[in-house]
Amino acid sequence: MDDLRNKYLGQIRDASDEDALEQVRLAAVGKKGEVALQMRELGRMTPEERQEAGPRLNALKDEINSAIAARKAGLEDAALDERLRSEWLDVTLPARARRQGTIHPVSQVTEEVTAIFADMGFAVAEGPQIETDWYVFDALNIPGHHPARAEMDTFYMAESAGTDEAGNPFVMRTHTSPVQIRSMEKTGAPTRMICPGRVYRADYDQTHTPMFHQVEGMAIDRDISMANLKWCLEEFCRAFFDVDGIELRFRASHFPFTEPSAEVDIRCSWEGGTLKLGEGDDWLEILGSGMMHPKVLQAGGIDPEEWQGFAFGMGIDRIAMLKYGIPDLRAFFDSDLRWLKHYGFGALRAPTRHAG
Ligand code: 2NM
Repeated sequence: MDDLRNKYLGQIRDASDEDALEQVRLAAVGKKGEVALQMRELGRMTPEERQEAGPRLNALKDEINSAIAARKAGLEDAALDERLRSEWLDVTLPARARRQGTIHPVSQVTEEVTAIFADMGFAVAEGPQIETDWYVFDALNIPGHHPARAEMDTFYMAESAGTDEAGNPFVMRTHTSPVQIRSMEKTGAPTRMICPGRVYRADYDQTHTPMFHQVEGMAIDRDISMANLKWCLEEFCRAFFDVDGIELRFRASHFPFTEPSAEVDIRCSWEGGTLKLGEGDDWLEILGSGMMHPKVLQAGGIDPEEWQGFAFGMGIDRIAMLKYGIPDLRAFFDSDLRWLKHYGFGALRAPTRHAG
């Protein structure tokens, strides 16, 4: 029994990993192991011999089992130490810029505008880019003979692409206002929402591309006024351009979908050839706005005797150019990687309203 003891305690000590230890365990105290074999021998002994050998065998089995458990714990500790040594990671290292891509200024500005209006309780909606004549024009108080339809330089779909219920070809939306009509139909009043998205007009020069981005918004309630509109837009401009002394000028204008209507300019200077907002004697147009025309509310299924609302619209690409000093609109959509690297935002570097 002493031989057994020395043999297995030695093997346990020498076992170099958990697999080897398990082999020793099976050979020593497994069902068919050597200790079990010895146990079987007990049956052939005299009662006196058995009384002496039985407890000693049991004690040996216990000793081997606890030696195995101790060795196992030691091996596990060693394995963990080895992992801690080999798998360490310096979490203070800067992230590696493995990706080439950047966030496009249009995406970045869309996010910024959305965050500001979301903070003021505006919902965000999207809608189809291929629309019917009714949603793009009639519902917005732009009748067939209205010059605005011609001015819009509308892209019409080929008739082979099908027609709407009135038999008219589908149109690429020239503004995002159709989303606001659809939103009124869906949620009724009161409501507050903005709709950012792509719009299309047949126009191409340094300040126009046939596809560009707009965000429009509206707030409808029983007693919404121009004062609410003014506060909202001032609050927006202060947050978006991040200039405290921002000053807006509301200039009477005309749109078919609002009455009264106002264009909004922001005070600026061009001193030294660079644009500075909030100072100087120049004004830069950034927005169109007004009180929603009763016919527009009606088109959205909202009773203009009971409700009124303000609405506004602006070009996302245009305010992106102003905020980030991008001179030529056409370059926005050239997919030139050098331009995207210069004006794009790293995923971890994009400015947010919540930083700092
Ligand atoms: C502008 C200027 C003024 C406008 C109106 C509406 C609607 F659908 F709610 F009536 N959406 N956007 C609006 C008003 C847009 O963009 C220059």
